[in-house]
Amino acid sequence: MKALLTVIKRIHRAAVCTRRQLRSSSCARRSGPCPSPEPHGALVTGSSWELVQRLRTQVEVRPAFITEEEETALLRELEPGLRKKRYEFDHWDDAIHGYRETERVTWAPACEEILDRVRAAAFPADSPLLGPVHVLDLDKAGYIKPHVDSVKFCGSTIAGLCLLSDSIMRLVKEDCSKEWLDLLLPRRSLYVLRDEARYKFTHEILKDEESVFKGQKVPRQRRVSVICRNLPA
Ligand SMILES: O=C(O)CCC(=O)C(=O)O
Repeated sequence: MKALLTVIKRIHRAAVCTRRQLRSSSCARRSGPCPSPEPHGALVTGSSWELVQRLRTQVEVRPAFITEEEETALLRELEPGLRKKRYEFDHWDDAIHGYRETERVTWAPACEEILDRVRAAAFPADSPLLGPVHVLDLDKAGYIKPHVDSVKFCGSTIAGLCLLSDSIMRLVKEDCSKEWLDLLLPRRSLYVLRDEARYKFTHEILKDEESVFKGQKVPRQRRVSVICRNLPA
């Protein structure tokens, strides 16, 4: 938990901007179509049909949000910095096991265009955003334990691009662990958590051994996520 909170505190101090202030972007500029959310049920399952329905506007998974070329462009930009760091495994009290992380304010134009698309898909137009983007590199053996992002430093919406691996994100209601959702996050998808799903449910990324969706094993490889957040209101 501490590592994630530290990051969130650190990025809070850096530049802030709103989506309107970012360069405009449109789906037309990318090489492929800009997929809208998959029928909710296909990539989201949960403890009850009612819960899945209730959270359908607060939990989004958009498969194939980026192309293979865009994934390569993001990784080309991120890998040199990540390679200089060691995966951290040994802090028993951290929210994350087997990870390295960084944050980035300035991106190459091709990557900035992808991030503009993420911001346009995830955040209301006037929402003040955290300037730096959080990058989390999970080793194949790494995983993220259940946690709720700090409300002090992070607003109503979390949006993450998933690179290199499929994975399962689990949401569990903080005051009623019988209520849960599992999200299948395919490689190159975008997920968005909003409002109650972000504030009242813990989220976690399952370890490889537990990575099963609707009874099907979803092998977890090394996974890099690129996460955008807004600021608290
Ligand atoms: O890697 C991810 O997509 C999830 C990251 C996460 O749990 C967080 O930043 O709070």
